Amino acid sequence: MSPLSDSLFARARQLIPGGVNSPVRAFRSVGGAPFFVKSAHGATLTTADDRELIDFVCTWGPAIHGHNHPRIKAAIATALENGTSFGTPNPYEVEMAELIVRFVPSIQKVRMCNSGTEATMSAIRLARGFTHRDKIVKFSGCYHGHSDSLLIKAGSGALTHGHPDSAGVPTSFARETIVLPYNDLTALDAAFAANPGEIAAVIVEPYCGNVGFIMPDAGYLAGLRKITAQHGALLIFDEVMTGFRIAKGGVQERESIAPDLTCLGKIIGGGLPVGAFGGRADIMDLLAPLGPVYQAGTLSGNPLAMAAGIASLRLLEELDPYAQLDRLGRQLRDAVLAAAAAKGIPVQVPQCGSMFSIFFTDTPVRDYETALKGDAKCFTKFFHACLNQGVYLAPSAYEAGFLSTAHDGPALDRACEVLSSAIAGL
Ligand code: HOZ
Repeated sequence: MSPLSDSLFARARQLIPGGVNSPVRAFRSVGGAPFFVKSAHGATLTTADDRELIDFVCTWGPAIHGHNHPRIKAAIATALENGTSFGTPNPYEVEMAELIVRFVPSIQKVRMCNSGTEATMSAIRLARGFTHRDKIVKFSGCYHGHSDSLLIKAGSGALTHGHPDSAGVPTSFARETIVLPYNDLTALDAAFAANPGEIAAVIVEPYCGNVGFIMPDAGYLAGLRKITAQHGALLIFDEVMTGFRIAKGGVQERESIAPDLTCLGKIIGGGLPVGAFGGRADIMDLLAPLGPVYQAGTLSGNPLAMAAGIASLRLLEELDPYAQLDRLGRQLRDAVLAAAAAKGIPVQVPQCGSMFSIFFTDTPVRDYETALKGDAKCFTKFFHACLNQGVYLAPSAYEAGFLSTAHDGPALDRACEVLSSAIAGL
């Protein structure tokens, strides 16, 4: 029984399409109604009806230190004393740029924007401006936000709700996007052979987080780097989810691969709206006002978002929590695998550090097609069993789970018991 959430949802549905401001928050693929949250601290959400839930969504990635971390809250409060937005350069932007360039190996220059969607959309335009080519390559199941060029065979909510190719994208735009299977270098070679001198960029989530969590085969990312360089196309890493999470310098640091451009978001806003894209200085310097590629934003580099993001990045630098987060990820993965083995249920739990997924299938998941082999009915039953016992996973079989440092200890121990008992009850 959630009378307050239910009544808020009834009011929301009258005025907000589907009652939600982003489709991933709806429960349509798992059934039931979304709950409303009135506060969040550490690893826990508190619903409008005063239920406490251990949260593995972590606001879809930003909350790597847990919700409402005191240092981030204090940084926002301090910035707030001086105003909410200036529409001029502000000192926080410089500090943020210095941190990003220091953390992310391939980034020499960076431009702040307001969301991951803006970051990927702008990076694509920049790649086209730099190469004077129009076509781009993306991989099925990768989700790079909701701009027209990228909403084709997309993951995340688009896949969850059955519209991986969104209505409203002109066919002429979609023709410029070549969609290939992830983890398949032969297909990429063939695409370059079929479109000589036409492909501006290959954009990839180096570790996919939007069709569930999927890792690349050994050598795949190095292969992407080699093939794009051979053909004069740019390699764009969408590290909106993985940046600062898989490692301080993202997947590119962990895998020692230098993309030409990188898209960022989530953690660099500390829970406030943010995005960024950066990379080689010779490419970034094509952006207005230096160059002809236009990109802009009233609230870009917003002082509150910058202050929150700087606090979040400085905490990462101080705490270096990556070994801790990987220990937590393994604890969760091992609990799920043990419970599934005891029950005789086939399951795959790809995990790296604080990102993971639970796919109910005996087929190893390495791309969109194999992700779809997961038993969606089983996931739905599992999801509700967890939620009923106070553990919140993303309401979709095709989203990654996230851990934070705040999960360490009783929250994760309890969550592992719940996940195990939910599997036992399947
Ligand atoms: N990247 C997020 C989850 N796949 C999207 C969050 C949203 O669309 O609201």
